[in-house]
Amino acid sequence: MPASGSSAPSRPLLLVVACALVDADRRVLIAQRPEGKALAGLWEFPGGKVEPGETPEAALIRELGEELAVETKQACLAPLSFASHSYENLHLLMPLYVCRKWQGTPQAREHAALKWVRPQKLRDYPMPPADEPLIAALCDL
Ligand code: 9L3
Ligand code: MG
Repeated sequence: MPASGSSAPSRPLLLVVACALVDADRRVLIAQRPEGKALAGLWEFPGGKVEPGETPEAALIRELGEELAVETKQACLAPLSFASHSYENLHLLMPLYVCRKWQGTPQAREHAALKWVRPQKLRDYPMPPADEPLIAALCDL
């Protein structure tokens, strides 16, 4: 029996960081997960796994470069919300940052498509279960 007395099965924690790029018209960038990856076809806030030794901000700056070919810096990243979602085999923790200042035009280097969407329209796009609860915070911006 676990010392905590909890009957919930333990699951490995996965730390992922995600980012809402917000443009001058207050639209948010979402990205469609590609075929062949988990959750293919769903629209997500770009980001990815925090590697050992990285800070969440460093991981996000790296992921934005790899996935979208945009450059930003830590001072341009503001924490906004936090997702916590249990999958069968792991528990995903995912802080969401907002970024309003970057260099470069986002390109879909790893996604099937990109879209700029008003926060109030985000619910029209099917999202992974971790991303959906984050929409409310973006609508309140
Ligand atoms: N994930 C969910 N929402 C997001 C991101 C960036 C990632 N906005 C989930 C999907 C995968 C896991 O996190 O289960 C790792 O993401 P990836 O490395 O497959 O992109
Ligand atoms: Mg990713």
